[in-house]
Amino acid sequence: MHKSIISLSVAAVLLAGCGSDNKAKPEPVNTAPVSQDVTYDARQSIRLEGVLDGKDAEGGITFSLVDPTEVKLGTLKIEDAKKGSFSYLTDAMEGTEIVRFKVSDGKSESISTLTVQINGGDPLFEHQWHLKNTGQNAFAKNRGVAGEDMNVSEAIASGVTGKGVVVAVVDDGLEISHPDLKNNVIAGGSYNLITGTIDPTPFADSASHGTSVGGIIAAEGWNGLGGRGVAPEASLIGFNFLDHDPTGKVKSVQTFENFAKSHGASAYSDTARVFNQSYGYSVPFPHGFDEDENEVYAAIGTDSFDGKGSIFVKSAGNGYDYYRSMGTFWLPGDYFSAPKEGKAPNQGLPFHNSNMSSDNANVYNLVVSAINAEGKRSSYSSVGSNVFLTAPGGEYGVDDPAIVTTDRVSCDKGSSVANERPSTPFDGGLHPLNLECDYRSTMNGTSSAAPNTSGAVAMIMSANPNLSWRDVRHILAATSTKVDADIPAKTVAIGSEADAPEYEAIPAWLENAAGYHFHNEYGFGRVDVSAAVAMAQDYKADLGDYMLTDWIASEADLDKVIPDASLSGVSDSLDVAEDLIVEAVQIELTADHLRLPDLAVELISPAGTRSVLMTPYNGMVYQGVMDPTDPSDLVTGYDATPMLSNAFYGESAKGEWTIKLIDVNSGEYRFLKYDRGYISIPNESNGMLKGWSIRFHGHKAKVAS
Ligand SMILES: [Ca+2]
Ligand SMILES: [Ca+2]
Ligand SMILES: [Ca+2]
Ligand SMILES: [Ca+2]
Repeated sequence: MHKSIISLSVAAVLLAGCGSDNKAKPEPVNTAPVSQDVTYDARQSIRLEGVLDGKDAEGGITFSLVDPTEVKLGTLKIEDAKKGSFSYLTDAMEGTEIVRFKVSDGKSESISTLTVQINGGDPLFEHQWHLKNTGQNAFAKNRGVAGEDMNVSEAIASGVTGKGVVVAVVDDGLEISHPDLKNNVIAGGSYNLITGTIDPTPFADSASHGTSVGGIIAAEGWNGLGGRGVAPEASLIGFNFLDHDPTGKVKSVQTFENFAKSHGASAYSDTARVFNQSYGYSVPFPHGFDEDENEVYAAIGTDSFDGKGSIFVKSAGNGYDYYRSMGTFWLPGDYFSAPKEGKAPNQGLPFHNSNMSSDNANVYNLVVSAINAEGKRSSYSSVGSNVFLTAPGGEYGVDDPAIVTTDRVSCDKGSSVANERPSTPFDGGLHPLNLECDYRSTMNGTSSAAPNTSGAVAMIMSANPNLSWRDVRHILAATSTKVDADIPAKTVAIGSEADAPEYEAIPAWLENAAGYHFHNEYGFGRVDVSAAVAMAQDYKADLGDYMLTDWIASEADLDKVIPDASLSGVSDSLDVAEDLIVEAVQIELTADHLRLPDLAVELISPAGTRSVLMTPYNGMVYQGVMDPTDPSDLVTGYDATPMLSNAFYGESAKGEWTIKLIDVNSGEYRFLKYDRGYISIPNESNGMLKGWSIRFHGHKAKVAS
């Protein structure tokens, strides 16, 4: 009370002073602006939006920072200088930001302090280059390249977290009690296909694959533990489809019944709208679809969720250099010798082309190749025209970064186990951020690329739950990043002469007639989560109804000779009447050839886009070990073998489609089968294109008005 009397008397004196000058007009009264200190809480990577506190009796004030360099831990932006609204974003998980701001009315100003308490994050996030690549090494010897990531930051900052979307991890199982998974796991939602319980934790202590996959998709965010999934608030259910029964009673877990149970065709898994399949198989001979599985894929893929459908994400394979099949390893013949001559083995081409596995040629599977922390194809990743996009898989985590994710809990289980000399400083139980060995830095493979994509799909569906499976694919095709833009075409010489013609087996990036970029190693490019989420939130495309044409077949017995070692090859064309906008193209090829790795298969659209469906020097080498006198063992070539290409996305189906088969080698050919040694396949006779058919997935072209 005493204080207020003093201020009143001071004011009175001043007024008296003004009033004594009778000639001057009275100045308009200006009161100084007032401001107050404000305090906000922020979480790692989530944009904080707030308002600074300031007012002025006359109005017309502006807010600004006293010294922008006081912002130490993140970025602070005054969004509206008149209202004082601001945004703040940090990747730090703890700390206090103290920043002075001022409010000015042009004549005088008032200064107060904004305090941001950062509380809530994930300690391993800063090592997860696949989410945000800062050039960190992720516990490997070498660093990645800043910016070569899935660009999740803006989507996460805006608050999209995958909430409301259920992702099924179909794998060796899922450790549902893992501290960084358990809150995102739907209680009672998983299923153990061996025991019939609701706990799909794998039996073997060493089995960590599905648990690492689950963490890549949806490790819980902002819980102070481990890292973060791509979709940190998506929900998980798990199935141990790749597990083994330790009692031996259940001989095969991978039955059709269990496939259906875990892939949406039963109440066990029909809550999931995304199915992660970080598995695959490679066999050294052509084969057809599994028709039963195909029916499940088609039905669940297109009709589930009131016709919106679901997304099956599938690994392309890890067989670029070699692959394992039928209990042994299959390698190109120069796998060991070529590097000694400074050359890439196998002419630099993939030994396992992902189109060799027929479930990867199934349009309902969204097939994913792997990319590393430098923004180049992961060394092992299988590739092919059926690849839809690429996502981080990294390298091996020792020399070059792999993926930092969850591992089986404890230093007794999983991949990360007690070890005084671990392969990385992170995995052996000695690193302060991983003393319990609940995390690992060595997860890699297209097994990692798939869950990175499943997480991205969950983010897209969470941003806009009304999107159909085709809308999701459309968004991914339209928004993925053209990576490794200058990658040169991979060619093979036909013959050994200096002027031998060259066959372009993996073309450089193409731009198809609809304007989509496509590359056999990267599909439409690396998934860009923030761009995809932004497109999902403001989705305008109308793809119309899903159309699938019948198979359009060539003459029954074409019998066109495939000339040996000839760049011109043999071709055949089909005229397609349907005026369809293509979303994917499948062919079935029947061709005799007794040395299949000699053969390239390509398809050319009416618009002239060329897609190589099967690269030569592929690993279909079974003809080298078959018993030709046993009809059940005989491989005469392709027999209605399916292959898929995504390269024609958005083009018209109408017009002439041309298939071309090119034999690139009349010389020697050998491969290495690990349990038998080097095996040659003779260049016995010319092959024969016997027939082919083609069908289109897409939608009706809009009729011009
Ligand atoms: Ca004022
Ligand atoms: Ca976490
Ligand atoms: Ca462990
Ligand atoms: Ca040949």
